[in-house]
Amino acid sequence: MKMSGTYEPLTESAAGQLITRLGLFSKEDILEVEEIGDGNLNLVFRVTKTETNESYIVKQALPYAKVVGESWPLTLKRATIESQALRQFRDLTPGYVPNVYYSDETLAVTVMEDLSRLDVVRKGLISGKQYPLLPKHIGEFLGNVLFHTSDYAISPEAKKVLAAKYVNPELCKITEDLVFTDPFFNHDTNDFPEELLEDVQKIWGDQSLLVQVAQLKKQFITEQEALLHGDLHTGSIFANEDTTQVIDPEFAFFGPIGFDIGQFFANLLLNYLSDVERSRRYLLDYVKETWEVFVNTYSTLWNTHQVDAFSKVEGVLPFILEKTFADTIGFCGCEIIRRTIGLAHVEDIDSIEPHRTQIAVKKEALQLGALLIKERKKIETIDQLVTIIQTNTKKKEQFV
Ligand code: SR1
Ligand code: MG
Repeated sequence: MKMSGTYEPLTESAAGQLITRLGLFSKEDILEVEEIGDGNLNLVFRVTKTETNESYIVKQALPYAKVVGESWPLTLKRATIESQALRQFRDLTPGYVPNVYYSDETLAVTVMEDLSRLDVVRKGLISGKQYPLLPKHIGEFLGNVLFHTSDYAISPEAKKVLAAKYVNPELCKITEDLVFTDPFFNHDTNDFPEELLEDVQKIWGDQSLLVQVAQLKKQFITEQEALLHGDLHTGSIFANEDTTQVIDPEFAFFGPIGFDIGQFFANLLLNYLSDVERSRRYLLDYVKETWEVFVNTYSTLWNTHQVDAFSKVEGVLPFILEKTFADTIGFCGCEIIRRTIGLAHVEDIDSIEPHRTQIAVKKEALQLGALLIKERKKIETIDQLVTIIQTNTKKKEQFV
């Protein structure tokens, strides 16, 4: 491959040469290389040694958003943020993040462990598969990362130095626009069928909803509580019955910790809504268990590793958890609405057939999203949240 020190998109053969040059395979090995990227932004090559079937992933950022095309330029710096975050997450939660073998800032490349033995969780959930350990693993992942990178685990100086390494303005702007702004106004990035127009206009005209979304957007922009993954949907997680691996933290930055939890919940709930024939009750159990494991992990770390003078003051931890719970529900509502009518939909609901069923599910998603945003501060427990979701999504039999 050309090692000119300048960026160029990799070809399949260049991805194979990179792996050889790194010494991961030898020159004599016969390699098979396949571009397998199905996300919105990047090239992803799998390089396999045919003789042994060993493989590596070469991920490369493109200088534009693949989902839109070259008209939407996008910084290559996100590859550096991503490899840095993967390494940081792996230090904090070794079992839940793939190994990174190499990263190159100029080429915007990360070479990492191939997780093809696992499922992309979104795909698995769509096919009806269950992942019993997913909530435990994601709850522990979130509890560890969101505690250990916060002011409660490290000094204010160390936290600010760390946060400076994750200043990620371009990718944050995407979220500010696509999650917190465009779906709530008549914006040309929005994407929805005309049958939803009335429901969407109701959202655009709901002043009390818009005030709540403005509050959540302000929190996303201004609060630097801990290092977030920044895009923790079910397409950013690989799993099987006993393993869970979090990938793709190119949106990582310091933000409000409920954002990661809320995005994960929203994507579970979109899958829950998508099955109109059967109740995927287990997804509500995942939401509940993830929250409970997160609270346990975070609280244990608080009691054993807290460095702030307020750690032993009664009421401080409950205050943080209550705030995080309300934020989680609100961010979850925004993500549900955005994945339904904004840019970058999810297959869970876009693939529903017949079309009229898809429309009915999307209407329900919009109502649930708006309800969660508006009611978030009144919902006190995870059981209440689950009940609210159930009672507002009971009409499944009418869709078929
Ligand atoms: C232009 S990027 C669209 C979406 O893809 C990513 O996965 C993020 O969710 C982003 O909002
Ligand atoms: Mg991604």
